[in-house]
Amino acid sequence: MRPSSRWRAQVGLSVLLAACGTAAGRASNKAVRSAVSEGVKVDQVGYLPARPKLAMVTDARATGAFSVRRTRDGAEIAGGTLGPALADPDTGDTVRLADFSALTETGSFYLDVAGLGTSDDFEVAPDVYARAFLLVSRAFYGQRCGMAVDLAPLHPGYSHPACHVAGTRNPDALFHASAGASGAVDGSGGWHDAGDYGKYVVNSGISTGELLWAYEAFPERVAAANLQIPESGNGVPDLLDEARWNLRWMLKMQDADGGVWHKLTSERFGSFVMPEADDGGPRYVIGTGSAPYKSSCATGDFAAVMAIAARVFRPFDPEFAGTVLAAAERAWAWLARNPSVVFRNCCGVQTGEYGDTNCADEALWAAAELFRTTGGSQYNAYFTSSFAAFDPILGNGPPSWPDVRSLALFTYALSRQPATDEAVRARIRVDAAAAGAALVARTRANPYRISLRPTDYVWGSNGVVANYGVALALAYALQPDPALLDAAAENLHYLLGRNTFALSWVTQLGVRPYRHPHHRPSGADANAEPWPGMLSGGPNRYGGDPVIDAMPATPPARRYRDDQGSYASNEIAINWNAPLVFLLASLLPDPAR
Ligand code: 9MR
Ligand code: 9MR
Ligand code: ZN
Repeated sequence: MRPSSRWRAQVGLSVLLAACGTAAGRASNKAVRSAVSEGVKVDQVGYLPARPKLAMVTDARATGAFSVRRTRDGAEIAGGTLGPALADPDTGDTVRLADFSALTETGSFYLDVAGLGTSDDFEVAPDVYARAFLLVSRAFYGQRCGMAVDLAPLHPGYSHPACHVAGTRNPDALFHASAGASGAVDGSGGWHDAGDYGKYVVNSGISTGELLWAYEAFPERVAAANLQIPESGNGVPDLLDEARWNLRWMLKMQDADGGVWHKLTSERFGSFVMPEADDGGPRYVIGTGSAPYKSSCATGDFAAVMAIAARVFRPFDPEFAGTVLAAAERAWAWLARNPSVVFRNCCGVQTGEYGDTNCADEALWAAAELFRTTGGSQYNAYFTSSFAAFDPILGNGPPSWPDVRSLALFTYALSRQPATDEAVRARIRVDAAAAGAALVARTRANPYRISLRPTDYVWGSNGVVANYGVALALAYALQPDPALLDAAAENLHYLLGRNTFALSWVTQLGVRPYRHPHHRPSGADANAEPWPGMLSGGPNRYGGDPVIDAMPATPPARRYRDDQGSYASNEIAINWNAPLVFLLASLLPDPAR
């Protein structure tokens, strides 16, 4: 990425506009816009007309009154008084709420806070998140491996030739010694996991699963989105085409005995170069180092995701649906024989481990999805006899790559199979309602109105925020209490700028997006701005990279740097983007029929 001054240029522009406004003889009575203050935090994308609209004010110079002004002419549309000062231990901020929920007019607006200044611009519209949904979904295309990628015409200049295929420096792939095999194997395709070029089945599983779920939960909305990918216009919803790209790679990661390889990476991470120039050394299908070599967590996630795919693709591509269902069943059979083979890096491998030590939740998810797809009694028996150990739903936080228990419980509760055990379903629904109500209460009590507990500021905390949004939207699907979806939207507002940094955590989205992700293509290419639509990992109180480890002590929510070197707080990853796709879909309007 070339150094650029887009942000400064924008600030300069607004200063200039303000200066023009003061020019004598100006005919209109347009209000002079005072300077933007980072002490006024808004969702830089915007708000839905019919839902709550809150901004946070964190600067003590605010005197109490605020108004909502129309961007076009500065006209005052609404106004109010800031709420009481609340101490937020997670950020160290003193937060006052500006509640402008009464505003239902659509358009572009900003807040004007007396004594302080103005907010960034934001929109109010029923389809206010449509562009965000497009960019965040399309980011998966940007992560594709094994084919040429080109984000033009929407984002010209964001492209690369096919990577990690025959004819390039390090084609996918060879068997690693840890896999108990040798020679070449076809492992091309799929998505690069994150800022690195590895491909990891456990993480692919939850990511692809949540994308497929986004379609399954909101089919008309998702199908209406033209993602401008190579497959657009082929009669299959674009998000499903995108998911199928990765599913085809995952299929290649299933061994002949039904077990699934944990990952495909080089032994070490390469440098910050484009993927076709990856210098990390040979790329391998990597095993556990001893028989049976495949991992139970990867195999369970694989079975779950292939079972979802079998349901979702049936009307579009029955042959593919049959292929993935058979693959899921073979994976399930392997898992039954090998329920607890844990993956650990061995034998000189230093890339991401995704070393989940308990694969029982992955098995539960596989059983639940296979049951929801097939109605098979063996899957029902497995689920109903083992789910209680994972109850109550969301008891251990929202879904995450090592913990998919809640996905298992939700999918069983949403099953339409006649054989669904209604007593079990009722228990999950009661638990989900209680968990949802508790999350709503916690979100309301948080000065920034997010669902995070202090301990949730982990590596990828923004993914945790997005997954709280998913959990709330799923709870809403089971019981349509508007407060659940309101709380989901509050979590979204935090990601899109209403946070202590007044930063949008999605690249190229909002007035003030973060700009320096730990993402090799963004670092290596000639574009001024990073690749679009990618969610930053976010604040990480536990540290783990040289940049945030060198920071002086901070409150947990401030342990973040918009710095390419901070992989523990500013990397991007498919498993953080996927829940954001789902969350955005939950807030899109239904298309007109
Ligand atoms: O780029 C790597 C990133 O994808 C991982 O999340 C991270 C932690 O495993 O590691 C990054 O690679 C760094 C490596 O661990 C140490 N040397 C510097 C690498 C980044 O340039
Ligand atoms: O998301 C993962 C996080 O939960 C772990 O704490 C962290 C360190 O093990 O690894 C994260 O995953 C990284 C993976 O290991 C390699 N690719 C980049 C991922 C995101 O940083
Ligand atoms: Zn690649």
